[in-house]
Amino acid sequence: MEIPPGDQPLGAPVGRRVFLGLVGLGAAAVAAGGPLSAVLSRVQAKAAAHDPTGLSGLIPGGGWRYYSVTGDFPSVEPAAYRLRVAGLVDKPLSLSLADIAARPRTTVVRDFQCVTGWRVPKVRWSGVTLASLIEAAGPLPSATAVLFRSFDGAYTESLTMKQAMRSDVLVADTLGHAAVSSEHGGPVRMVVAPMYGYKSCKWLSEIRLVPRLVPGFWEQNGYDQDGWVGTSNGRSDAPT
Ligand SMILES: Nc1nc2c(c(=O)[nH]1)N[C@H]1C(S)=C(S)[C@@H](COP(=O)(O)O)O[C@H]1N2
Ligand SMILES: [Mo]
Repeated sequence: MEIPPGDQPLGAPVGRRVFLGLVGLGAAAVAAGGPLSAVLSRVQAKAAAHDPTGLSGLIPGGGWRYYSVTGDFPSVEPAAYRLRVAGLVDKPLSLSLADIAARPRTTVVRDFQCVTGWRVPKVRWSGVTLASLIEAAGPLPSATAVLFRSFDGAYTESLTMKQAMRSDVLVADTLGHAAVSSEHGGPVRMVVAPMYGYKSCKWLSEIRLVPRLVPGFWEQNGYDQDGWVGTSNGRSDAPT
């Protein structure tokens, strides 16, 4: 399998990357305002502590930001990639990219909205529903929540089992009509379409069924566990 162009290492010189990272942080702080600003400055300080270059967001155009709490865009050899579905299941799965691509596919088109205020209209994601993978693994009755792990080694997220079974919650390998790039969390990332962007774990490595909800990276830093667009985190974004 060929590595898509988006998965090549970033070519921009470090100075420019750091500059754009700082612009991203500044824009996030301005967009936040209000009661969230105190939380945001804490979480940004924490993100910066994980990121010796100060790089926490890049501005690639089209309204997107590229976010990484580690300050890095990790990549894997496509042939070596595996997604584990594990924890409280009958049949743990280890899926290659071809395994994922061969399963019944679902497409979702929805605005992508970050809790800091930026929004990309009508983003088309496709892949498989999280529900279909959970069903295939045979969830045990003791599983009440799902934990997501990233191969960046830092990021985690979680959903209740009820949220996880929604038809607009995807394990995505395609953005637009191309493979999800490394910057966007490829080869495989979560897309929790009805919630703010932080709920969608990039560089997905494991889907783990667990007995109790485990707060994710940003929840540990003050964001709401239930990150519904428009009603959570003290925001009132127009519904999309
Ligand atoms: N592993 C990982 N996943 C992550 C993040 C991150 O920093 N690391 N940032 C989250 C946030 S806050 C948002 S808004 C989206 C941004 O997705 P993008 O970088 O593809 O625009 O990814 C989410 N998933
Ligand atoms: Mo975000």
